[in-house]
Amino acid sequence: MKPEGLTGLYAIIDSTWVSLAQAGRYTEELVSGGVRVIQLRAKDEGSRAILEAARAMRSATKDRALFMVNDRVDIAILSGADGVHLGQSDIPLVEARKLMPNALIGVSTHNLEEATDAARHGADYISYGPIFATQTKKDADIPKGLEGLKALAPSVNIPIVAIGGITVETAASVIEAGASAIAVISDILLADDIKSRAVELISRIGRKGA
Ligand code: TZP
Ligand code: MG
Repeated sequence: MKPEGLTGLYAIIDSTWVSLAQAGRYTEELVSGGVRVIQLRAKDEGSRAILEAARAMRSATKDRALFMVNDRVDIAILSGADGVHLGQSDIPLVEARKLMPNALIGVSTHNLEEATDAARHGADYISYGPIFATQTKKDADIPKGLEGLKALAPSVNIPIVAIGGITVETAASVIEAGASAIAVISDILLADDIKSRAVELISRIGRKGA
């Protein structure tokens, strides 16, 4: 799949809320609900278990959805992922690009300087946030709000994936503020029915990403 998949809903399966053993099954449900970008985010888990989960997610997405791995270039390569998402203290983008020349590479950013730097070095998209308060990432920056996103968006010429505390209730406002896509963790994973929640999120934002 191509980067135009980086619009709409970008779902993240995070081992904070879901056991890695369930990652493949959750991915299948989300894909069947129409999710077209899914990331594996596993902090504090063993590499072997992460690789197994990544492979399960890769087979559940196949050519139906983009599959991204957070932080781990090695796991992304070994699982055949479409790309990797890098934080500011992960392997630098230009180094990751040497290992994954044709992959999608996204970079977490928290201000204009990080965002323009990522774009200049060839990131395929940035994430920006947290937009709202989040219970998923313990060391998250202070929330930027919709105002922060509105201020940043005109200066960034690659897709912006907004992240942090985004829910069904706020999804449309985040797209309206300038995001191409919304990355969502707990609003999906803590729902009784994750597929219905994803379908609801998609219907709130439509495909009206940039
Ligand atoms: N980066 C900034 S906020 C966040 C990450 C990984 C967590 C987002 O999780 P949630 O549950 O959608 O607020
Ligand atoms: Mg990271």
